[in-house]
Order: sequence, then C-alpha cells, then structure tokens
Amino acid sequence: MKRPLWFLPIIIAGIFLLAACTPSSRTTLGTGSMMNPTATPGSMMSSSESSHMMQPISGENIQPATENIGGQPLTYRMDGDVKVFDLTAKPVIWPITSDVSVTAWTYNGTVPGPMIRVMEGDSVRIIVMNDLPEPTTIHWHGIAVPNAMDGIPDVTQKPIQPGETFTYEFIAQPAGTYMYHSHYEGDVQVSAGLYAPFIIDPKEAEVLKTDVDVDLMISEWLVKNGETYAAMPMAGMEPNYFTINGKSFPDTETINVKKGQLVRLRLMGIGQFVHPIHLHGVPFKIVATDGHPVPEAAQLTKDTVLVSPGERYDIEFVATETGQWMLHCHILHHTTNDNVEPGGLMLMINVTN
Ligand SMILES: [Cu+2]
Repeated sequence: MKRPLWFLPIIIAGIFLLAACTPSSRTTLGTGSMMNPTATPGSMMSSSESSHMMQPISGENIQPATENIGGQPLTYRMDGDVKVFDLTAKPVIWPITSDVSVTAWTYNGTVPGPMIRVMEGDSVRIIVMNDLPEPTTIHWHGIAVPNAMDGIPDVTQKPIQPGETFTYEFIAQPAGTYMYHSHYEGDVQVSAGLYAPFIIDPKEAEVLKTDVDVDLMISEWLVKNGETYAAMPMAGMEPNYFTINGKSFPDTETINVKKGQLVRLRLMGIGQFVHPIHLHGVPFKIVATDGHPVPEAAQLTKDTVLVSPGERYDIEFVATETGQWMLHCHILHHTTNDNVEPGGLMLMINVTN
C-alpha cells in the first residue's frame, strides 16, 4: 500500500516551529544578533532596555486632574509679535471614564495636552517646564521647524531634565493639522499621555468654511492591578483601554451638529496601534492628509479610513440626516473597555434640526 505524502510538509513545518520556540534559541541571542532576523524586537532587548516599558507609569504624590477635558485651546501672551505659550509636563491621575482613571504624564494636566492653534506664518515661542520624574523633549510633528527646534534628545538638543525649562521658537508653517509630543523614550512617554494637537490655520484669504471642526486624537492604555502601563504592540503589553481625546466610550465627547452643517473631523493617530475609523450615516471626503490639503479632484469618498501611528486625516461631510450617528474604530476589540463592550473608540455625532 502506498503511503500518502500530504503530511510531510506539516511535519517539516512543525520541526521548524519547535526549533524557533525552544528556550535555547532565545537565550543565545545577544543584542543586535543577526542569528534570528524574525525574532520580535522585545526578545532582542536586554532586560534594562525593555524594563522601562514594563514599569508602571510613575510619579511622586500624583494629584487628580483638575480639568476633565483635554485638547482645549491654550491661551498665549504676546511678546512683540511672538505668541508665547507655557507648557508644564507633569503627572496627573486622569479619568478615561467615570469609573477608570490612569496615571498619565501630561502637558498642563490634561490628556491630550492643550491645543496650540495659530495662523500660518505666526511666530510662536513655547516655554516647556519639566515637572516629570524623567527627562523629556517635545517634537513638533509635521511642522517645518528649524533643526535645532526638532526636539530630538542628544541630537538637536540636550534632554530637558526634571526641574529644567527649555524654549522652543519657530514660525508656524505650513497650515494644517499637526501634533506635538514627547520624543524622549517616546514609546513610554507618548503612550502615557504626552501629546496634544497643534493646528495651523490658513491665512485669512483661504479661511476654512466648516461649521464644526473637531480634533480627535486616538491612543491606547494598559491598566492592570490598579497600575497604568504604556501600551505596546508586544506580548503582555497589549492595551485594554482605547481613548479618543483621552476618553473611552461612553465618556467620549458627543459632537453636536445642526442638519446641513459641514463637519470637519481631524483624526490623529498618536498611539502605537492602527485604527480603521468608520462613520455611520453618510460618507466623508478626505480633504487633507498629514496636514496637507488634498486637491479636490483627488479627494477620496469613503466611510472608513485607516489611521496609523503618526498619521492625520482631515475628513469632511455634510450632516444631511438627523439622528445619533456613530463614529468608531472597526477593529471591534478597540470598542471595548477591558474586554467589555461597548467602550473604547466610539463616539456619537448628534445631528439635530
Ligand atoms: Cu482601533
């Protein structure tokens, strides 16, 4: 009797799997070893390199946040023709729902930090005070700043040590949807809340015609045993909470719109995971990508757009139908709070007459 050979590839694959999973093949890996190019980055790290991710977000005598809504416009003062903004990086206890709070590292005590909103061509000065237990820097994501203002520690500047200040100064350009965020141990500091919107409006001649204009910054958290961790795309560090502007559904903001109004939503991926954001009710047009306008003839009409880490999509739609219309991530696990649905990346767009 002839033996069937269909099982041979399975056995061969099994042998390879076993070899890849044996402890000895991992423990012999040194940092930077090229022996196993498919190993996950986590397995290539020394314990001191990876431990900063494994530690809970820390701070001494952390106070509950005094504000409940992040991303609000930051007031400035004028020094000649320079708009001067003050930021303090500090830990707070931040409520992502009415029941769940996280230990967050913030700008001025909110997640996201305050929105800086200026006109194209404005001179801006941002004075950053570091009240964190670790050094930090700020990167102006997508804005055309001089190299010395780019916020890269030990490359373009010395890290801002705890208790120190650093002054950033540049011309705000070009117009568009941008973000600012920590660039010091960003995998931890950005995930812990050190991010905010930076909106540069076009000059008056081409002023925006939208009726409703809302920033939505998307990120993730890992909360376990009462401690907050920076959520990572690595085993054991996956998020169990997902936030829009620092809030999980049902505590995400409701966007109130009158029927017939033109709505612009500025979707910003600031976490470490991708999120396909889906709108119910009407399709939208993608009018800008990463801050830059899309020519009208090239604007895609869609109802779902994948927002990856670092990306911004400005989407516009006319609210033609009244009702409670949902906007949510279509990785449906991301619409849960600690595995309980509904939650996470959902919000309501309430269209009334
Ligand atoms: Cu998602």
